[in-house]
Amino acid sequence: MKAAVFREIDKPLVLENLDLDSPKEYEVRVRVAAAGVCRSDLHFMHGVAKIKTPAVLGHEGSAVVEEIGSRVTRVKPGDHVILSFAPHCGQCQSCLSGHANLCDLHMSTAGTLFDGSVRLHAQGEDIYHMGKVACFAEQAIVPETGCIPIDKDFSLEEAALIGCSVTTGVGSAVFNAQIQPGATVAVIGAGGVGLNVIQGARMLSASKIIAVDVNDAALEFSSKFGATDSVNARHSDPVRKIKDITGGKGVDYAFEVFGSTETSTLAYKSTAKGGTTVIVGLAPVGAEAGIDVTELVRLEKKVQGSYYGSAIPAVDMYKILDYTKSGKIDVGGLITNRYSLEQINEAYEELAKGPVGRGIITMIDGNNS
Ligand code: COD
Ligand code: ZN
Repeated sequence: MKAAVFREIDKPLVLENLDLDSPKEYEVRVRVAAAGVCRSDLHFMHGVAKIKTPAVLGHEGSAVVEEIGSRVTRVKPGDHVILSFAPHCGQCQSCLSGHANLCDLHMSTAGTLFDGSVRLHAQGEDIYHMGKVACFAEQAIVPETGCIPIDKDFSLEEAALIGCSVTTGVGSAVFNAQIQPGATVAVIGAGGVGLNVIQGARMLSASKIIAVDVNDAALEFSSKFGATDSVNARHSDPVRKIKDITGGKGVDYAFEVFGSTETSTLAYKSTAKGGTTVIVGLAPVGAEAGIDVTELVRLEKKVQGSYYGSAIPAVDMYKILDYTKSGKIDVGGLITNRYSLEQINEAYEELAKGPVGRGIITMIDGNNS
């Protein structure tokens, strides 16, 4: 089966024919329907986030189940599923304490399936799996707990986006920050994930939602998802602008949704007394961002991280599906570009240049938004 393989940092992905093993007892073989073009994959391609190589990237996907392992009970062939890049083992401390998005076994077996081995091979060479999803491929072997079954009439493109950007963004507003009605919010980075923080804040009745970006087109697009104000961080001092918009106070919640130390510090500086900074993006491994620790204490500010929207994927994705079906959030409207798997490098060149909305690689026709 065809897959886009990440072999070398800062080099294009290579389209190759790979061999896929059969699913083991708790695993599932799926045909990938759609895969989102997310900046996290780009972080790996540039070497600022680390993954064992060679690897198949892609962690925002939807699929149709084709074959199940002997002990699988959660899905059956023909089921439509959202692929979760945080499958749970269900037995570790993190899973048992309500943090399945941080599953210990999943994290300690990064790049492989739960048993520490791979199912992808290139003429005998082992190929690693990003997030136990690896959906930049026609097919994938995933753990059964990484499959979230959905109704067959739900768009498989929208389902793919719920696999990462929607759950990560909306979840950071709903499950992590738990934005209060009437609160003021700033979102630094109005891309695929940031737009979902914005629409999560709108759903929770934030009074002001300030989108901050360096791309005017992205800022303009963000108003469709609920941004009430916009700030171009290249053209003005974003902290001053945010304070101007909030009567000198700063915002109750600032979200960092780009992944750098500068934007993390900016988010922190933009929060008001008692305000909360939520860091969603991952800055390069080992990077440290500066914060004024005196202010942290005297103004009782809070800084917290949010991974995968602090959601329990197998539970909370159904809430996200409900928000989508009831029109509380707009998932189809996020999609601005469609590509084939063969166009994957073009898709990432466009993401690097400055995206507006979300690009998606569509591999199965039908059921589209
Ligand atoms: N100030 C403000 N905005 C900026 C700046 C800046 N200095 N530089 C770039 N931006 C804007 C871009 O113009 C763009 O609009 C936006 O930031 C980023 O959007 P996308 O679409 O390129 O990126 P996303 O939304 O796909 O990904 C953002 C993440 C923060 C999720 C990603 O970069 C990341 O850090 N991922 C790691 C965290 C993680 O693994 N999460 C789970 C899987 S995604
Ligand atoms: Zn992502």
